[in-house]
Amino acid sequence: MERRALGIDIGGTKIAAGIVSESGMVVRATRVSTRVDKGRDAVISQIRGLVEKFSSRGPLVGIGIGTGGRVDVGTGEVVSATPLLPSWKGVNLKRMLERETSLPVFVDNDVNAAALAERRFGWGRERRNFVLLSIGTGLGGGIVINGELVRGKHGYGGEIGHLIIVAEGRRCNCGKRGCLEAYVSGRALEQQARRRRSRYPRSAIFRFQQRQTVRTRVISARHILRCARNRDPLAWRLIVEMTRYLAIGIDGIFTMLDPECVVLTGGITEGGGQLLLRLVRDSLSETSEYGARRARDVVLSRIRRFAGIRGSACLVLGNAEA
Ligand code: BMX
Ligand code: ZN
Repeated sequence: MERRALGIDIGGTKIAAGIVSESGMVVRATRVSTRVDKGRDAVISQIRGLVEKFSSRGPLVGIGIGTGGRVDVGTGEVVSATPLLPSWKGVNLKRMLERETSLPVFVDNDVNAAALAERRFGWGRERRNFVLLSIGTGLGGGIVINGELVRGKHGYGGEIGHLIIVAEGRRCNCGKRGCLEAYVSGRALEQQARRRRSRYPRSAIFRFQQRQTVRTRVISARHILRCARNRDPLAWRLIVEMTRYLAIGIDGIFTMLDPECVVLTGGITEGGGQLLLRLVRDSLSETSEYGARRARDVVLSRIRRFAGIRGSACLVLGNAEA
């Protein structure tokens, strides 16, 4: 039988978990809303619950965990995290779960893990140099050069969302000002919509909010995307602005690394689809001459479903020790 690993993908909005076979098949999967409102112990209990549920379903070679934040891959400790995962700094799921399950546990940044899935099952099958950008609640990155994930000296490489692109710009979740994530992310879209409400009171964005009071953040960012597709003036403006900043970030990536392609993924990318891709390619073409030449090399991820779970499982399946 093929080796199987449990993959867990921890984000500020949801936790997804599933059993993944060596060939990338997701045998069984589930997702729950992250109980960030109840504090870090509640989130840890959710993860324990998922591990218990899945480890009773046949033999596993290990557990892979992708989480937001900077991760010390050796010890498994989350070294820093933005408030998207409150009090997450210092959490060590590797130590805890290895003790409780006797299985090997590997932890890495969520988008580094997603880049491993893209390498194994997506664009990486034909390209050895690419950068993955995940636009979700936040903005994460994963860099693959010569077929290897670039983790850097401490394992914190690829945090592209926190490149400063505007001096004295918008305040970012990480505490700095002017980071790319403050312009390109689900959170940024929602913040900007709220900020401009008085100027666009009749926007479809807010009609939806009055009917539906309890919505998760990502869904409301997705709603902004839906409104943009229907040419709602505010939503359209927000998406065009966001893709301009995204183009600046992508221009920087092409300039610095000259990868074969920049791959877009994450909930906002999925919600925006071809429209987002077209807008960012147009903006990139206007940003620089080289950007114009590379616009077609901005592509959508080839992994449609369970990217996070598959990526986390890759941490185990690609590891000889497991
Ligand atoms: C934030 C940061 C990154 C993460 C990225 C995407 C935290 C908790 N997160 O920039 O480490 O990769 O968000 O995360 O510090 P997502 O939840 O949007 O997928
Ligand atoms: Zn930042």
